[in-house]
Amino acid sequence: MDRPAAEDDRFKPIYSALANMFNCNLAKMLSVISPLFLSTLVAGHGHVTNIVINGVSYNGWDIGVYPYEADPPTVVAWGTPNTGNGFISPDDYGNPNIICHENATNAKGYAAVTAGDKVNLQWTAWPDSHHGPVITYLANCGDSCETVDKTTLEFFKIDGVGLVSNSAVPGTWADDQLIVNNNSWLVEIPPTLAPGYYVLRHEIIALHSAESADGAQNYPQCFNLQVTGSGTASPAGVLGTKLYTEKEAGILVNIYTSLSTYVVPGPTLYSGAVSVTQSSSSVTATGTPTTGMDGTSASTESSAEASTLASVVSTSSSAAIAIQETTMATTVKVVSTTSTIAPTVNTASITSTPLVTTAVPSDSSAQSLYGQCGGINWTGTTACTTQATCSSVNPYYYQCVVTAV
Ligand SMILES: [Cu+2]
Repeated sequence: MDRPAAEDDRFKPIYSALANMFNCNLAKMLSVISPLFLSTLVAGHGHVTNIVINGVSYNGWDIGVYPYEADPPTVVAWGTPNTGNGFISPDDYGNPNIICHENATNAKGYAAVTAGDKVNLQWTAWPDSHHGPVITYLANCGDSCETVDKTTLEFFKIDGVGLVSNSAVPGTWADDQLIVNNNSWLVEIPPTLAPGYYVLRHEIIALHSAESADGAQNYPQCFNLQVTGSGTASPAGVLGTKLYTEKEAGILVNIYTSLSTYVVPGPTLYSGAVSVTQSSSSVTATGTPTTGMDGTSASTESSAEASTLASVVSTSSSAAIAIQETTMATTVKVVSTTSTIAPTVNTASITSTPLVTTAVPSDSSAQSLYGQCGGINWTGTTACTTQATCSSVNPYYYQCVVTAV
């Protein structure tokens, strides 16, 4: 959705000034100042709205709606009470929050996928200043990913892309490829993998402030999968709280210098991993999460929802985005009482691109409020939308802020 896309950047000038004064980190600074201030201001920059497997789209965790619901719908994504679209900081790498995001709770359903199939993860509009790697892991849950203790999950890396090109500082990164592919990332489930229940942990690490200690931003997103097929491999993994360290080369790094190499953080890539050429996936149907080991389908999807979504895809104006949000917020409360054996698929045809649209400034030649409008190596527009002014945050980052009155 458009609304939260740049929420935390509006305070970047304040953050920068404070950080310069105290050589400290924004999130920490604000948390010292006031927890309320923190929760209000340090909103982050993205999450996965849905995943697409062979054209079938499964809803993610709607951070704008589900945290407010007593009984949110069953989805294949892990939940979080965090409505701020935020990130996890390096000083939390030893804390369970790094596993599947802040205070994450198990997804109540899962999607089936055959080993060797690809999963497309659809993000909200990703800010192009937030350069960094895109990394994906799997962890075997044993009997159930719906009840597994996340702190026992052992993750093995199935994909990890970092610096793609260093021809121009700060370089072209995996997340730049993600943006080009409609803010989505494609990953293949290793064909040799043994069948079973797995948590897929997918993550962007934004490095735009990573030259400072505790400056990287991790955006982990988790999904439950049932992998089928005839593979036999059970790769060894690493606990989520052991994936990264605060000072490793790929975390504490200055991307505003020319980097000859960049080591993707975390454990080494699983030998059976298959890297794929990035592309976005078309959505042809809406999938219903499956629950339990007997494969009962969850009763949270409805064809009404599917048709509503179908009617709002391909929107591009801000007004249309606002309508889409309202519609979705209303529609997700529609609960079908139908219960069938899964995986069931609503074949109401949703064609064209996934459900997320890119933020469009009201004046297409000007940057939107809180967006980047200048800085060393910036090639985009330096004009800001109405009632916003371009202001220097640091030599590499100028931002559209509200015009002083
Ligand atoms: Cu951000």
